[in-house]
Amino acid sequence: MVGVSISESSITRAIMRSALKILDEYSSVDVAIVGAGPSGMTAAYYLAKAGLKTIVLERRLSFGGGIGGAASHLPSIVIEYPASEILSKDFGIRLQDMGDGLFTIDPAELIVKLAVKAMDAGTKFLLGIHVEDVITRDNPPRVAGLAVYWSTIQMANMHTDPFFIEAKAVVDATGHDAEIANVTARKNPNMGLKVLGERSANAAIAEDLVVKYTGKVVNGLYVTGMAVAAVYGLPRMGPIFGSMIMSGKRVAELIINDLK
Ligand code: 48H
Ligand code: FE2
Repeated sequence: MVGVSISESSITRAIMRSALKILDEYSSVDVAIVGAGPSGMTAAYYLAKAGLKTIVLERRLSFGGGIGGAASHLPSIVIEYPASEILSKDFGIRLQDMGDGLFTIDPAELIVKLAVKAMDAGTKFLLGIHVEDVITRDNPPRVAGLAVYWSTIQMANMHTDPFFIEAKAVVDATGHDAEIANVTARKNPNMGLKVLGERSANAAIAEDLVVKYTGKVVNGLYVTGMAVAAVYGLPRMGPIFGSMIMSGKRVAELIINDLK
């Protein structure tokens, strides 16, 4: 027995009134992050915590990006200092010290704690949304937001025009394919953005380089995580995630400073 009398139309109206209010409210944001992987969720946490209106748009119906798959589906994620300290202190994640300066963590714990922390800090997550293009402005050229639609529409390959989300800063956290940087470079040659493509593995230098090159690529557009390696032609690092966390934190610090 339920305590209220439910009708089908009241269920529909509850969904419509609440969902459309959310889409209305988030048609314009401070920061729009594409991708709910490790770098995107880390960035979201620090951005929202700094008081910026932050949305994460994720194509899948789940959080975590490449975290869940970890290394060949084995249930351990490897990280190193200083990400180890940040994950422990800021996100309450339990670490196992494996020696050689390496720690392991549970991928499921990393996914949920990054998501919960980002959400509790004020981030809005929209799942099942495919970002297909950016909004641009001229004089000076800049990225001013995103063109999006539901992932199911993209999967069905149906011609549907997108709707828009305006943003002061857009973050490409789409991983290896750097989808937002790629579409920006392809459609806007006037912006001078080149996507060089990721290089083969060299873990020792890749971890540092990804963090070092994290940041603004054109006005209004920032890259974090593996998208950084794709844009700048940097080597991949394989199944070690410290730089993804450090890159997410770094891009947040840069945006907070730029939007101040
Ligand atoms: C909406 C999209 C779109 C789109 C993609 O791949 P991710 O986990 O990305 P990172 O950079 O945070 O982490 C990379 C890490 O997982 C990894 O692969 C490493 C460290 N590899 C090293 C190596 O050598 O292989 O997450 C990206 C997320 C995913 O959830 C996608 O579904 C989502 O972005 N996404 N969402 N619109 N156009 N494109
Ligand atoms: Fe990867």
